[in-house]
Formats: sequence, structure tokens, C-alpha cells
Amino acid sequence: QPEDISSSSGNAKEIKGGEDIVVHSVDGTVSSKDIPTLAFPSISTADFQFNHEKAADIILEKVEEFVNKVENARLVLVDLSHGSKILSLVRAKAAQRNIDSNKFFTFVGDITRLYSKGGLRCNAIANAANWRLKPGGGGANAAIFSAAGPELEVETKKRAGSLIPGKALVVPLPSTSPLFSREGVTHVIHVLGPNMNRQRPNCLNNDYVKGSKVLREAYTSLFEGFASIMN
Ligand code: AR6
Repeated sequence: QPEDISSSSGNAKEIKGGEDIVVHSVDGTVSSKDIPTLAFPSISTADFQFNHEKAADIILEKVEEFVNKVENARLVLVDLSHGSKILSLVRAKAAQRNIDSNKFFTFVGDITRLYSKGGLRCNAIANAANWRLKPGGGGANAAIFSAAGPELEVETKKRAGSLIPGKALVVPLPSTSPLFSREGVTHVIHVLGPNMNRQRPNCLNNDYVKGSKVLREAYTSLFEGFASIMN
């Protein structure tokens, strides 16, 4: 079994999944396993072809807003590889802002294997969904539906048949789902971001005024959804 990220002495620094995580301890033991944690992929920046620079700015703006408001929670931006451009951009921009690195950090790993492969406990994971809330396609959506088992599709369908761009949908996972039993993930939050890919539905044709507005709404809706299940 992987160890959870924990520390019994002050200001330990651990490397997990290839990223630096500062485990902060105030006089004694602090275990991160009790802190509500949301892991999320960068919405719209792969299949939906949203500009990475603009997306990174929006991620940081929305993350900062959330962490300044909420005391006891962590947000983790995840991507598959160390070469991830969006992770590098976000890390560089985060360093220039005043964001608590205990409350927000980046992590390299498969979002469906964060605990079993990376030792990172997350209660909730976000999915970069499609408007029909269907399994398959590619990217995070295909990986999450496949790892969660048929339970995710069933629970999703009970709640909604489709999603509008900029909106999120919180779906509780039954304990029989492997994502729950193996990874400790109790909720998947589907998010539909703006699409700039002409091969996909609702393409915004490079309208970044509209696109940026919709991406901001998507992160607001995602983080509100996470806040609603934190306790
Ligand atoms: N673990 C962590 N990050 C991942 C994983 C994974 N298993 N897979 C992809 N990423 P994308 P979008 C990262 O394409 O741009 C689907 O087909 C990826 O590197 O998943 O919002 C849906 O059905 C990138 O940084 O989402 C939609 O039609 C981020 O996740 C469409 O793609 C988002 O990439 C949504 O496109």
C-alpha cells in the first residue's frame, strides 16, 4: 500500500509523483489525508484546443479566489507527463502569485491512479467532459469513465442527460466503483469547458472573449461543486 503524504516534523518536503509537495506541519503531526482534496485536469486545453497561456491565467485566477475563501481544502492540477506545458505554465505563474502551496499544487500522474500509483489522496476528481456526458472519446473523460466502471454512467444519467459549456455536475460514486474502493474517490465532478476544436460540437471559432468567460464559469462551477461536498 502506498503511504499517504504525511509528516511528523515541521516543514518536511516530499517528492511524490515527481512533483514537489511541501507538507506543512504546525507543531506536531499533520496528515494530509483528512484534508478535502480535489484533483482536476486542465479543462479544454487538449482535445478542445484552448490556448494554454490564457487557460493558465484563468486557472490561477480561479484557484486563488477559491483558496482565499476556503480554509481547509486542497486543489491539485494534474496532467499525465512531466513535459506538460500547462503544468509548467501554471507552476511558473503560481510562483509569481501569493498562493499557499499547501492549498494548491501541481501533480504528474494519471487522474484515475492518484492514490494507488502516486500516494495522493483525493476525495473528488474533475472530469473534462463532453456535452452528452458520454463515456469514451479520449483524454481524461475516457480514462475516468473506464476506471470508474459502469457505475459512473448510471449515476451520471440519474442526474443529467447533458451539460452546457461552463457548467459542472457533481456525481457521487457508489462504493462498488473501483475509483472509490481503490483510489478513495467519492465524487466525480463533470465539467464542460469551451471548445475551440472545429471537429467537436459547439466550436467557438477562436472567440476568446466568449471562450475565456466560459472557462472562468467552468472553474467557478467546478469549485462550487467541490465546496458543496466538502463536509
Ligand atoms: N490523467 C490526468 N490528466 C489527463 C488524463 C489522465 N488520465 N488524460 C488526459 N489528461 P482532455 P478537453 C489531461 O482532452 O480539452 C474528451 O474526448 C490532458 O493532458 O481530456 O477539455 C471529452 O469527451 C489535458 O491537460 O479535455 C471531450 O469531448 C487535460 O487532461 C473532450 O475530450 C484535458 O484534456 C474534452 O476536451
